[in-house]
Amino acid sequence: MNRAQSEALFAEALKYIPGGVNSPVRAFRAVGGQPFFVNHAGGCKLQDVDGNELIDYVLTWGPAILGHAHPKIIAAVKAAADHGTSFGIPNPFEVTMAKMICELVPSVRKVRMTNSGTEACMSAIRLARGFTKRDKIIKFDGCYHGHADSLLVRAGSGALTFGNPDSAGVPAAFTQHTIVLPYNDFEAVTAAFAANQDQIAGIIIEPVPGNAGLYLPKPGYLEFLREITASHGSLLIFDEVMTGFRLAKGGAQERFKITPDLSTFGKVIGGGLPVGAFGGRAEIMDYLAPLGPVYQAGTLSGNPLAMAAGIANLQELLATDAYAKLEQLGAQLAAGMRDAAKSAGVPVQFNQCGSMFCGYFTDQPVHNLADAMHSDRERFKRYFHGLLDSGVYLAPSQFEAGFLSTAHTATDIEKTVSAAAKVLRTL
Ligand code: HOZ
Repeated sequence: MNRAQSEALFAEALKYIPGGVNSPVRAFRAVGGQPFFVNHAGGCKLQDVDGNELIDYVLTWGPAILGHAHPKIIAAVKAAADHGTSFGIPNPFEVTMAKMICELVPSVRKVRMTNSGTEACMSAIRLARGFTKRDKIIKFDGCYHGHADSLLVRAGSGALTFGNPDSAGVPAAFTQHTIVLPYNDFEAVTAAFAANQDQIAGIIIEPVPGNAGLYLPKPGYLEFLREITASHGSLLIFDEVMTGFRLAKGGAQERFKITPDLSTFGKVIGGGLPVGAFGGRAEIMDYLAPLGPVYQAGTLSGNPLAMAAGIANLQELLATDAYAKLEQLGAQLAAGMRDAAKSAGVPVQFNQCGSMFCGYFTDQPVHNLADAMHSDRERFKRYFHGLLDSGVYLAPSQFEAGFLSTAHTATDIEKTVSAAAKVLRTL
């Protein structure tokens, strides 16, 4: 595959951008080689600057649930841009977006927009602390809630990929109130509450963690977290930046029938533009300035272009049988991949939940980060590059989830599975 233009661009990028990228996983360091550069994407395909076409399972890390460059999103952004790109004073799109989120996610009675998932999670934590007047937060190892200081502890995604789950530059004092526990471990949570009576502001969790690959909550686990937080006067915060409006129209909380106190969102609600949001019970949200004492702000929050793109994305999801299609595609991919691995005699745990997935190279089930760490990452590298050379793009790290869009077709999945079957036989 010719990648000459990408190579030249990367050489230039390395001179001016640390590592040549604006977000670490994109540098391909976990899989070796160099990133490709993209200047066009449409549907489920990316086209790199050398003209190579790839079936894309990264989908700009989740937002492109309708595929890239969906005509309705592009039209909405163009129309909004004609009237100005930012006003710094309320605009009508913000109200429409807030109302849509509140209608789709019943646990959210009020919502505030941010510019990224990182900001949303950082703000939700501050709000939980302000509301409960407690300092400690429980998070789970391998879960990633963006790169705010107090949450960058045993974090997933790029932090995990590059072996820095506790980042340099974060003073120990900033994370002393963050309690990190293994995911899916009931006893660890019970013990933490027993040891920190009346001190835990809340639990923040990716209900379906997608930043250490993908694993699912054990039966009863999310219910247990709901119960234990409620009984201790702590808040349950669902980080639905990845799962929101993806695993169901009401996110993972609809799928697993749990009502968190606060939720954070991003990705799909921006339709590919920078966005985040956090919302929840009205009396908690009213603790935010200007009504309450918890400060939170943003020059570009509620940006009209991002709102217009997100509204178009949500409207299209609701107007079509998107979720049924995503379920079907996910099931087809999982069945095909499991068969392909079995035929090739390669031990693979293919975890899947709706339109999110991850294959781990291990013969043991993967329920948490410790299990995920058993995956043979050397094998993953060869698998990743084998697929890339066959025109299939997975996230360049074992510790990221794959995503499907409504633009993928059964034929795309068949092509992917048959490419994977060939690559698996060479591993
Ligand atoms: N942390 C992001 C996904 N889990 C990576 C985003 C990016 O590199 O664009």
